[in-house]
Amino acid sequence: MIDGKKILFSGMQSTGNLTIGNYLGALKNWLTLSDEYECFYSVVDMHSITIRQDPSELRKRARNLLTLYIAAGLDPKKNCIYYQSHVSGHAELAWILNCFTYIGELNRMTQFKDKATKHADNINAGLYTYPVLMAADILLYQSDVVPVGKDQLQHLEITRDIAQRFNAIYGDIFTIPEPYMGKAGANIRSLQNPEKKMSKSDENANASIYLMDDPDTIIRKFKRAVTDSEASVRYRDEQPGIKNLIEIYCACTGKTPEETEKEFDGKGYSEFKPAVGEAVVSVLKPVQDRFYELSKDKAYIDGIIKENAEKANYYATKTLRKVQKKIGFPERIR
Ligand code: ATP
Ligand code: LTN
Repeated sequence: MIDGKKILFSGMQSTGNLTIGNYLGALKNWLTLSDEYECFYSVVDMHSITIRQDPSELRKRARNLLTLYIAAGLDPKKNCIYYQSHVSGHAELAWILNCFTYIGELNRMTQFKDKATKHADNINAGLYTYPVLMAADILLYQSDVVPVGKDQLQHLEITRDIAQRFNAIYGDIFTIPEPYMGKAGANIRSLQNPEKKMSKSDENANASIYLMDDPDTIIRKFKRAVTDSEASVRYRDEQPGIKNLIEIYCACTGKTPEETEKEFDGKGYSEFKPAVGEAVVSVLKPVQDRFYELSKDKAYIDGIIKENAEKANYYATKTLRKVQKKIGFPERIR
């Protein structure tokens, strides 16, 4: 608890450009939860280097992502929006937690298996222990709740296991976090292959709608989205492409799948697809406008980065010192 409020932690990697999957699955929920909780929203740049990055590109992307958090509507005075790499406690706690994580557990992580297949030339130890760093992110702030998309539930589960294992040995040190998923949008699929999740690292630009795509591009990508030959707007597993478009439409308009089916009853995909596009444009346009506005104000963003890194460091250090003491590291002499 901080000032009587429960604690929320979440983060996104500064790799690639954000997609509406990231927005509808995660960022949008961050907004609705930000009043109720004391929130830490991190740009997890340390996670990003598990895949080889161009340094200047990584720096630029990290800044854009941090700006985008604010542009999406998170108030940086109320929410702690910061770079993971500015708080050394993440790495320090991750090392300790590595010693409380079993190889067998890490071997089961599906994200690791996917990324190892995709980057077969660089299966580094960081990619393998990625979930431990994620556990450190969450546990460092004694987080109660972690809003994520469905793909991250397995990482949340291992975080809970590590925390429980640690607590069983040393007492009640870590809060056990709960995942939070929104009703719609937790599992947005690729527009070109609904078998795959929409991902910012997809090589096919038509598979994803990027947050910064202009309206024409968005409409065009939806028109090209892979669907089926049923020609009916139905929310069912047999029509995964259309089901995905309905999910997106609902997450953007607040309508239910039943309402959407009714609205487009008897209408073809040539009417439905652009309507989904329009719904997405109307959600993204204000975020984009604010992003461009904020990007111009370097001093403002720099101030946020500095202030929030200090705040995050304060809370991170509190937990870290407690953990270090419990496991038997020598006390610091002041
Ligand atoms: P990458 O392709 O680089 O692995 P990613 O698109 O999966 O990235 P992350 O930075 O790993 O994005 O995820 C940020 C947040 O967005 C996480 O909470 C994740 O669960 C959520 N998210 C990612 N993709 C989707 C999706 N297709 N649908 C819903 N939520 C998603
Ligand atoms: N692993 C997540 C990003 C991430 C995260 C976190 C999310 C890193 N640390 C802590 C929630 C809480 C991903 O790949 N989407």
